Amino acid sequence: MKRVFSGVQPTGNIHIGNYLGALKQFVELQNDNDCIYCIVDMHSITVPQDPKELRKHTLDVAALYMAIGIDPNKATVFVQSDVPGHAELSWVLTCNSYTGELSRMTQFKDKSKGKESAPTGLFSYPVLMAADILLYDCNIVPVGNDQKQHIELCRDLAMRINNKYGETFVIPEGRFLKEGARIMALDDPTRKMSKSAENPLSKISLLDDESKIKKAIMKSTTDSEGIIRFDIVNKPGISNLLNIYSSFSGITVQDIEKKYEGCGYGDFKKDLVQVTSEALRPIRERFEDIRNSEELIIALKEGAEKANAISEATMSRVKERFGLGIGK
Ligand code: ATP
Ligand code: LTN
Repeated sequence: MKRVFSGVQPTGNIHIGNYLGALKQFVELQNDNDCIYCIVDMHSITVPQDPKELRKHTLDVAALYMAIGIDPNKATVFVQSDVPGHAELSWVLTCNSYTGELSRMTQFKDKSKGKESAPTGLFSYPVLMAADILLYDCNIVPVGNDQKQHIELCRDLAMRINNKYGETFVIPEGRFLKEGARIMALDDPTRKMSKSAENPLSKISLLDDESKIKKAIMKSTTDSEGIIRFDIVNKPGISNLLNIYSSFSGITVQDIEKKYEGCGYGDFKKDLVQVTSEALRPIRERFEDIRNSEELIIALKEGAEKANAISEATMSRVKERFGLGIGK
């Protein structure tokens, strides 16, 4: 059995892009792997957060994980800051990383662009991410393509330490989502659907009700050709809607194209509203029950205990290798 680890930040509302691109994979993987899913709240404070909102979002994401089908009896689900090993290992890795390699991370370059000075946490964000992964001896890390550079850094750090101090870490591999799995913004299909986009009609959140779903899909940007066919270059809007339809219904894009031969965009969009609403309704309903339940808190506490046991074993190995502490 392979060990899988991934993390999602508790910022903003999870949208159908996050779901179809990443979270749905998490659910599938839990059946044949030892999966550990973490809500990475310490990554979120690399930018200022309102404390009440941060806690609310953390519990929202945990409840959403479970509402989409992550089963705490199969997978370990916990909150990063509940396991002290993340911060501990992060420091050890920081001392083995170089400012040069961290300066090359494109996410840091984007987020600090135009600023004379940036928070140190934003700079060392990828090191904390490497600590998340290496703490659990995991084999596979399912993430989006935007995380490729961070996974490479994690592997470099692990190999560097293994070479210098002896076998300490398992070298993980990234599992990246396919290009086609990228869901684009509904108002501008040339950009990816994003939590931080300003236009509320650019995305559909997993907890949106039918009227919001309808508004976003019916107003989505298409083209003037009037034919429903997949052509990412010339028809990015319709192609994106076809992708969403196919992902939620399980019907192939070719079969959907056939089904809507001779139909207008209006009819196709109306049906897509139906398909999307039906897929999201059970998630929304389960979410409400789970979010207010004692079971959610119990599952997160048990998850943190399990995670902590693995983390402590890794940290004890790391401390031995580095000569930290008074020893066994
Ligand atoms: P932001 O754009 O505001 O930085 P985000 O929407 O990209 O946030 P993340 O928390 O960075 O959200 O991503 C969580 C996971 O969802 C990652 O694995 C990421 O690759 C994936 N993901 C994000 N946006 C999309 C998208 N539009 N289509 C498919 N997968 C996505
Ligand atoms: N940086 C990631 C979130 C993240 C993560 C991780 C993903 C933090 N730690 C460990 C996988 C493994 C993001 O922004 N999507």
